[in-house]
Amino acid sequence: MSLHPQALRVQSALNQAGCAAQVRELPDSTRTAAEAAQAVGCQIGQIVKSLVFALEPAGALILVLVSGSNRVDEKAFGQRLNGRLVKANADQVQQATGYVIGGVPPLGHARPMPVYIDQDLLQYDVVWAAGGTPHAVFPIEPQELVRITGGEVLSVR
Ligand code: 5CA
Repeated sequence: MSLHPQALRVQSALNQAGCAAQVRELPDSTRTAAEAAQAVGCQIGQIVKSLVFALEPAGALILVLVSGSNRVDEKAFGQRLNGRLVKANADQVQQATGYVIGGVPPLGHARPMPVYIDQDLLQYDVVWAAGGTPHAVFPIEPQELVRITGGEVLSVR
């Protein structure tokens, strides 16, 4: 089956990381966590949201991988990182990751960023992350997600 070029880029990044996960394209939208859970047939908590924030005042971008059922407590999490978190806009997300919102994968970005991982993702046997387009996802064991992203696991809520 031939993948969309953006999904193929994610598959290549997975392969390069020595990860066996396979990107799959679905007929239904996986643009939001709720849509992805519906399309995959999993709990919304098993969906990995890939959220880009600027850490002010310096403005460095970070990537936070969040369980689909959680919201980032921006104030508390920003304080923990010694700054103030501001959600990146669509252009910033596209430039930093190389992907459009709704398809941003957890790895293989244009400009690598520090990665933080919601500890609530680790309770599941498998989680589903975006695969480069709003119709592409891949399943992965949470510990493998930690490995391939080099992310720091913590509470984000
Ligand atoms: N494919 C799904 C699940 S795998 C996905 O990518 N979900 S997501 O949560 O990671 O991506 C959607 C997120 O993009 C939203 O939660 C929201 O935080 C962010 N977003 C949506 N619209 C905008 C926008 N205009 N500017 C900045 N961020 C946005």
